[in-house]
Amino acid sequence: MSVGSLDAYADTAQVESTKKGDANNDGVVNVSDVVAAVNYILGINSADFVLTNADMDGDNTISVSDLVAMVNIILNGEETEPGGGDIQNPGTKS
Ligand SMILES: [Ca+2]
Ligand SMILES: [Ca+2]
Repeated sequence: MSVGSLDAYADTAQVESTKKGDANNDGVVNVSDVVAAVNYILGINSADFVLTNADMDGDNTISVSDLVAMVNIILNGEETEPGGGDIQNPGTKS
């Protein structure tokens, strides 16, 4: 889907492609990421799944605590975007 983030891996000083909670690596943290993490726990692997993004507590495994942390981001908007904080609203597309 998204292209052009591979270069970030070369520079370990700044890994811009890492977004905590974005388990399916589509740039946003939403229910799809929780589903992706649940699938991973169930053994259903997706090509888009990014373990480092889904591993919220950094213990290198995906567990319920990671799901909880992910849900918290979705509900509380821990990583809010500057100037808005709009959760993708399908009804207000410009
Ligand atoms: Ca995502
Ligand atoms: Ca974890």
